[in-house]
Order: sequence, then C-alpha cells, then structure tokens
Amino acid sequence: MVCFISFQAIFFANNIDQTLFVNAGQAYCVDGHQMAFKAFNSTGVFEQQNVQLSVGVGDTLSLSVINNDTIVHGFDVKGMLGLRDTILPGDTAQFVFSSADLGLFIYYDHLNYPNHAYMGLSGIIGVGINEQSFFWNIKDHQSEWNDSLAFGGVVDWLNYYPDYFTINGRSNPNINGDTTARVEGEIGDTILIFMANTGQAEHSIHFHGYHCEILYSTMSTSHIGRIKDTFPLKRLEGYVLRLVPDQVGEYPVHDHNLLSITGGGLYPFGMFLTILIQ
Ligand SMILES: [Cu+2]
Repeated sequence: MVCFISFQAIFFANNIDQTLFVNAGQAYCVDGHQMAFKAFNSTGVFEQQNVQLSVGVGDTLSLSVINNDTIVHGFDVKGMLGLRDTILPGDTAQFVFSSADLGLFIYYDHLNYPNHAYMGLSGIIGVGINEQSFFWNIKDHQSEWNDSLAFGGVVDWLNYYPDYFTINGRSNPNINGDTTARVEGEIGDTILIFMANTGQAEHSIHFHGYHCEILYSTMSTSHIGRIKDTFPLKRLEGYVLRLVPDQVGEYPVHDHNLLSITGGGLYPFGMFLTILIQ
C-alpha cells in the first residue's frame, strides 16, 4: 500500500490552466495617495496585487496572458529559457511552465526594462507549495515616477528615491490583513515562505523571534541550507524559506533598511508585518 501511494505521488502530476490579464489602473498607497500602476491580474478588472502563481513539483502550468492595456507588453519567466514573448494590445500569448524541483520563479514584463516591471508587472511563481505556504512579493515605488512613466515619461534610475514600500501591494498595517502574506501557525509546523524582490531598490528582510532555512535561492545555490534571520534581496532575487517555529508569540518581520518602513515619509507604514505563532 505504501508503495502504491508513493508511485502515485511521483507520476500523478497536475495540469493547471491560468489566465493572466495585463491591467492598468490606480494603486492606493497606505496614506490614501494614488499612483498609476499596472499588474498581472486573474480577471480583466484591475487590482494592485499581482497573481501569485503556485504549482506542485512536476505540475504543468498552462498560462494564457492577455494584454488588456493600450501599449505593447512582454512576459518573461526569469531563468526559464523559451518563456518569453511580446503581446500586442488585445492579443493573447500562451506559455507552458513546469519545474522538476522546489523553487521560486519571477514572472515579469521584460520590455523597456525596468520600466514596465517597475510599474507593477512582476510576480511570483512558487513551485512545491505545501498547505502552509506564504508569498511576499516585495516592491518599492517613487510615486511621481509611476505617474510619469504611465504617460511615456523618462526617469533617471541613478536618482531613484522610493517613497512607498509594499508586500503583495500592501503596506503596514494592511499587510497583516493579507492571509497569503501574514504567517500564522503553531510550534513545529513546516511553513514555507516564497519571497522575492520585484522592486528596484535592494531590501534586507529581518525576522525577529525565528530563524529560517534557505531551501532555494534564485541567485546562489551556495546559500541553500543556511539558517539565518536576515535575508538580503537584490533586484529580481528570490528565496524559498522554511520556518519551523520553536516558540509561541507575535514577532515582527521588516526591512532592515528603515527607509523601507515608511510610506509617504511616515513611519511605520512600509515593509513591516508580524508572524503569529500560537
Ligand atoms: Cu529587525
């Protein structure tokens, strides 16, 4: 009987169909300020959170990407050869994704890089999720630039000075209302955190109360197996972390660059959330 179950686990891969819409709209910042924004959504209605794609190891993800915007967009899965195309307004492109190992991939609009990805068009594909998997899609914005780029403006990335910082499109305290971001669990649970920096600033995420083990890194396999409490993230870098809580409590997680804990210049309305272990 045991052999039969493991045989099924190895060979019974799923096929998952998913449609992504490239939508343009207005994102609400934590202080009510609005800025132009674009995202990959699951319907034609704009939302400021990109879809979190997730598959099991060996599953096949069939993606249709519909360009619902008025300009040409692109789609690329970073690090996956052959998964890249341009999509005219109103057109649809098809992609097939699968991975034989646990990991994290970043999908994004590669055209006019980094402008389109920066406008919001960048998200996470998690491979090998379990029932206690969480997603942190980390972004930063200089809000005036969003409004400028939306109308074809030119910006100087050497003078980038972001003023809003989000995880899954939200800032503190609203992040804790996102059940895909806010880690909740019990002592001894195996919690997976799929975390990627899809912004243009560098970030360094610090856990209070707990250490995590790096199960996967998009940039350096030598980091796998390290157990730490701080995880630096360059642009388009991601990790899969394993957290096995050893104590109860509610502990903060935040960016150690304290600028990133502000929103519109106000502390603590940026990249800050808590982990709740009961
Ligand atoms: Cu800290």
